Amino acid sequence: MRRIVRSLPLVLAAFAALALLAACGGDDKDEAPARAMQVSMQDIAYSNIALTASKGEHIRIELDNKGQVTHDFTVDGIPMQGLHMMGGASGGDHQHMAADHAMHLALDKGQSGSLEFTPTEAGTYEFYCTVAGHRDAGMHGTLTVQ
Ligand SMILES: [Cu+2]
Repeated sequence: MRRIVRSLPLVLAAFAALALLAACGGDDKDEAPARAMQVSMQDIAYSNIALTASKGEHIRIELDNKGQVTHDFTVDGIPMQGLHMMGGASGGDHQHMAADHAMHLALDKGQSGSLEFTPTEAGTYEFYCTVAGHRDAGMHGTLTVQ
């Protein structure tokens, strides 16, 4: 009996995770699975500064802050559809956004998160970190949509 009680928080956490997954899947039924690409954040750089995608391709940028300070992933303007942001400094927030042009996901040290979306126009779009001095120190890269 004692063992069951001790594992209860784990069970509840599992249910919460399932509920979150179910919520995420809600309006994705018609979309192909996203192609994932990993970008780690370090002090002060991204591990991958040349991302590529095809126009209309459903992609997911998986971010992992391996540095000692907060970093973010920001794009000021990119035509896209269905942006989903997961994780981040707000504590596992999950946001759905209508077609928009900007994305910004901040991650504290040790946090991970992802940005899932479909770019709709070819072009070269810069991503960068908005933390003071980081962009100037080289914390930026490009997402090329072909
Ligand atoms: Cu940074």
